Amino acid sequence: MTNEAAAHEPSLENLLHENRSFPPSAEFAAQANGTPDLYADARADRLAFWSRQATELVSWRKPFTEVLDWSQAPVARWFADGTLNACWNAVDRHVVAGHGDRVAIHFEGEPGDTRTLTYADLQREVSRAANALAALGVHTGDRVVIYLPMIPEAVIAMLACARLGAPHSLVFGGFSADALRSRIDDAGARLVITADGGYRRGAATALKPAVDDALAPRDGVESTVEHVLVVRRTGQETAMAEHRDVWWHEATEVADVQHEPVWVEAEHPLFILYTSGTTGKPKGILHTTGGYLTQAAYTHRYVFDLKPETDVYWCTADVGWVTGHTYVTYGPLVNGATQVMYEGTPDTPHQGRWWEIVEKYKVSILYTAPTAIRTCMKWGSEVPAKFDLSSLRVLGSVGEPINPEAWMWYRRVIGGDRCPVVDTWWQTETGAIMISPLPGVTHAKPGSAQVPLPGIVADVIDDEGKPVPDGGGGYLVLTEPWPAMLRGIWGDLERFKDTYWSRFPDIYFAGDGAKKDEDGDVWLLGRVDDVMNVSGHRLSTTEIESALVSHDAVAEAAVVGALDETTGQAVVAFVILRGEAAAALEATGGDQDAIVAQLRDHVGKQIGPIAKPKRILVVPELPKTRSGKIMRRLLRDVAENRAVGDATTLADASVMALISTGLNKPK
Ligand code: 6R9
Repeated sequence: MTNEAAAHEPSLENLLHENRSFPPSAEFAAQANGTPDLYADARADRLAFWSRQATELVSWRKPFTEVLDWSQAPVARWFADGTLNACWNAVDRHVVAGHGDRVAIHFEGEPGDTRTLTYADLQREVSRAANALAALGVHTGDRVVIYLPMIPEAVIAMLACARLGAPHSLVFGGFSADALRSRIDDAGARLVITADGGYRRGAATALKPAVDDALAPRDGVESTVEHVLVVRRTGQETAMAEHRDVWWHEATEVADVQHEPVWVEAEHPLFILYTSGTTGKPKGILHTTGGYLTQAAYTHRYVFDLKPETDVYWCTADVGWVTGHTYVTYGPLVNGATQVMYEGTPDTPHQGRWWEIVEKYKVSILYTAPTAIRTCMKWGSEVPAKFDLSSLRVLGSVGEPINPEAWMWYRRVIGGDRCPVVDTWWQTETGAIMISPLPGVTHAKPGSAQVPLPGIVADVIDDEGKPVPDGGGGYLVLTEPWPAMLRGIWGDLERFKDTYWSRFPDIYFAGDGAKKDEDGDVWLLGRVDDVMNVSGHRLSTTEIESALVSHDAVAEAAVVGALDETTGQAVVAFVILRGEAAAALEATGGDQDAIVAQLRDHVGKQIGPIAKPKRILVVPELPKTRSGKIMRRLLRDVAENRAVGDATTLADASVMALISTGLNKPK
């Protein structure tokens, strides 16, 4: 065994001990969309398989004749000579097929107001909006920035852009005016769609002032934006710039309810979505129409076992993130699903709000993130227990590795030990789910995304680019092009090649570390930049976090590698305690020594002495981005006793102060 291989040992061992497995019930398997044949079909002829998905799940104006053109790699062209319209696929064709009365969106506002939009309603609204946009000078190919809260107009606005063939670029409502301006500039947007404000945590918060700020001349330079469409959501006092700003309701009221979609080529840009990379400048990830829609619809249908006539689907992601694009707007609507859309936070006005919504709408498919699941664990199982969750039948997870303990809690407490849990791995760049169990087919393992979907080819390779054997660890890569893959970084082809295709020539490197277990199933280990090296041993932050969260006293944990003179890096853990343990700590006047010793031992037992955190700090909160990812960089600053760096992308900027105060609490 080489030293490199030996270095993988401690962490590998731990995950290989996770041997719980949940086979699908016969009942579920009998009715499932997914079958083992799907894998066989895709393996037999991958391109024919994708051609079939594109034909069965998407409607084409002009059918395609060529499936994949990879001659300009790494820029793929899928179904390139076909024409279609994304909005037509998501809306009109369901009305034409006689499903106009089916509910598309059950909207639940945070204050408790509700709206129901059928597919026929949606058709009317998107047509009006498309006419209004056209009247404001938006043409096919123009970019439109959308900066809205989680209200139906966000989906309507996206679809109206798609109807015109005008690529949209959503900027999450929590981003600052500066972030908004840099995205507007980079995309060269002609129009911004926003709202007066939205409801969050029981209060109306303004959005429009950030747009005004973003559009003000910067260093004397005007923005590219000509008009701002403003949705009235909260009714708060809103300044409107003459000649520039237009109320959404005024513009759409007078607009015609008929609109002929613009038929575009399959490779016509559908959207640009900015995501942060390892460097400062956000990358505008570019997605096109035909391939993206195909994989969005395909994954939504098979991974969630969607039955559009009977299911009520709910994805809790904000439309400002890729999960909201693919699994709130495009996937579900292209499949003709009925879905719930919720505006607010899970604990407003009480910690059972989500479960109340599941009960109210009889949600059958729920798709959320591990950070939300762990937060609910922290609030306690008695909260969801008060609600009838028996309508649920499939549970999904996305965004980060899910700790086996959180997976088990999700399955048991939310899913009543009845619902398959699908841990779905993918990225803004991949456009749609890539690695996930199939409910009704896969024997699920807590904490593993397991297998590439039929039609997807992924592998785990070592530093030299060689596939690791089962039981080995390395880098997750995608070795064949896939329909929903990014087509580039907006305006920067070189950066696209450099970022994703240069580490291993001609292979897409996702930036994630992964392992293959003895069955060949894939376990995601977090970004490779989160992998620590302690005394030459490779340790995963995720793995140690999982070990900590598996202790009764711990609700959430974040682990960082802090520079250490002797060991290179040292493991430093930040933990949030569960209610009872936190109360016990309080009772001892905040003396952390006993609990810290227990937790260190626990990690030692779970993974091995090498993984024992050098320091464990009990904190009241963890710093998270608005998409729920822990900002380890800031924790590293704390762990290395540095001034805390730029915290402007935190969801809650006060968290770092809380952490520091907690640390300084006298014993
Ligand atoms: C969809 C989304 C992508 C990164 C990705 C990885 C992490 C997402 C995961 C997961 C382990 C999963 N990630 N899903 N890690 N298991 N099921 O989150 O896109 O915001 O671009 O993030 O998120 O590290 O590389 P995005």
